[in-house]
Amino acid sequence: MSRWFTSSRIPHTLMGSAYKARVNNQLNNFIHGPFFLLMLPRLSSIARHIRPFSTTKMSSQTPNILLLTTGTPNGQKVSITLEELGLPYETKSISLQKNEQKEDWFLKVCPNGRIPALVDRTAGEGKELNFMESGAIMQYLTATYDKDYKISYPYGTPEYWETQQWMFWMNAGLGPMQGQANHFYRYAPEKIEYGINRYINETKRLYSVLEDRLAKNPSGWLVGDRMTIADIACFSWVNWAFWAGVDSTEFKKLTEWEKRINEREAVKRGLDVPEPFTMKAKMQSKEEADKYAEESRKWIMQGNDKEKNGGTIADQTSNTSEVDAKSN
Ligand SMILES: N[C@@H](CCC(=O)N[C@@H](CS)C(=O)NCC(=O)O)C(=O)O
Repeated sequence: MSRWFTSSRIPHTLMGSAYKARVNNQLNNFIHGPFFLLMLPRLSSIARHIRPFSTTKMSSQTPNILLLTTGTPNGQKVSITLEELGLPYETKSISLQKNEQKEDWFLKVCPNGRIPALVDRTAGEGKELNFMESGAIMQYLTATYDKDYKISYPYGTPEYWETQQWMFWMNAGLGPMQGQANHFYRYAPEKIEYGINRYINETKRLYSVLEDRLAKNPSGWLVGDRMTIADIACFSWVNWAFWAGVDSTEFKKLTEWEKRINEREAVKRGLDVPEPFTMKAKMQSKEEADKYAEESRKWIMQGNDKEKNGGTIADQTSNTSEVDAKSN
């Protein structure tokens, strides 16, 4: 044990040096003794389940949450998380077709002009927290409301950091890459083979990283022994592989994992927010898929034009009472 550890235990100002030396000696013997060493694994396992005070923020009030969303991978990540946590929440459906996500009232909650966004008014007294970014919202929800660690791990444990790692990997890699595969494969006004291949291949490479990870973890989940927000985040995109032109069935473990997640009741409910998720079944028909892509292409191009002209600049600090007006 380091000198720092033993000598810093007892502050100099509190006792005479002879007594201090004796107490420090006893502490030292204890720390190096067999009892303490035998207890170490047990103590570290207890420590893993103690949540630091700073993250114990569960309010005693009933959650008052509004989710602004659409039935897309990023939106479904958050609705599945809310359902898995069993939290009460209201939903406001955002029409991407009408580019509602670029309207001023929405930009006050989410300056990025993309769904999902979330407003938490649980604290009451007019206080509210506005969130954008699906990954950050999932982290906020688990840190605040997952007191039984149903889909997360206590702050600071190795599993907590592993979950963070997969969340970052998903939000910086899988989501953006598969999103670009969607764009080039389905929406781009001209077919650019290079772009299509580049993003489909990169999505497949990322799926193989998931496959490898799932094969190595005996629990069949990405982290530890349970489904976490990292699984939910990745699943929400893998579940849309068909739309990006990716055949996920070549990844055996991934397909089993996807099926297992799809069978969970909370996941089924989350997928049906804000309206029943019928798209996957409908898109089996090429005609339906082309029709949907054609409609989407229109709003995407209109949205691009609006953003080119500075359409997503808003003051997030302003009051979001307009959200209420729009929710009604
Ligand atoms: N990094 C953001 C991405 C959000 C995002 O791109 N959302 C899409 C739907 S999945 C969207 O709102 N698209 C509308 C648009 O591009 O204007 C997140 O994870 O929340």
